[in-house]
Amino acid sequence: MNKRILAALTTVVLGFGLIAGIGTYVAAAKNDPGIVVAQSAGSYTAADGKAYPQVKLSLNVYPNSQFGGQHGAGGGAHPDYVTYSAGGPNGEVLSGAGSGSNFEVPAHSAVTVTIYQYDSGESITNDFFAHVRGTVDGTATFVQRWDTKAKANISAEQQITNIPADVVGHTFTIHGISDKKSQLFVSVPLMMSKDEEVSAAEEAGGYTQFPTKTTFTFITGDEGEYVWNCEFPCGDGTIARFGAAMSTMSYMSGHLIVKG
Ligand SMILES: [Cu+2]
Repeated sequence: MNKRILAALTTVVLGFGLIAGIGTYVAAAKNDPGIVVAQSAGSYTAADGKAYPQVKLSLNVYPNSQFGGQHGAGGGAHPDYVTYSAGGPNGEVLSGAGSGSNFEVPAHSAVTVTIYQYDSGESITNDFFAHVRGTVDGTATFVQRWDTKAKANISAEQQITNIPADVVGHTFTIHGISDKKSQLFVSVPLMMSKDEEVSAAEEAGGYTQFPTKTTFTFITGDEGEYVWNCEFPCGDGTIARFGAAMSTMSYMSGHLIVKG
């Protein structure tokens, strides 16, 4: 066979092998099978006077997976991946029961989510995702510095509609297409924590005492299954930083199950 043709064929075969290998690797990556059910929290009256049953969810965003949680002891397969996980009501780190990346909320209800963001950050690629979208009033309640030990705000609580695009840690973005009829789109930017405090805490084997805290409420429609993900490119070491933690379920993405 002509040497050039042989070389080309070899390249093609190697390419197929590589793709098959990547496919097998992705399929073998363990996803989080658990579901965290949002806690009932009375009722919520919207600006138009309509009352909804209310539920609450507390989430944490970590600079690595070493706390365990849905990833397993020591962080499992990817201890260095940035990740979301359900946490305690004051930002407590949950290593086992109660953690996870799939959330169940009731249909036609007000869902109030509080997210403690323990990671640093940078500029977001698309400024669209530095804005609060799809929440009631189009706002979120933001605390730049929360003290996890004192369980108190250090900086003043403020209502926000966006954050500066160059200090984004991650975003919590629920995408609208579900398997049923109601659509949902919610996206909230989460400000970075102080870089030097995040690094110092990581070196000491923990997380900063002072995460940012963001709270927002959205109203669900009919039942259906949605996905949520982060729109900040935080898959370090990959092309355009959209691989690794960004392309593996249960780190920077998961399910939002709306149940009727
Ligand atoms: Cu992210």
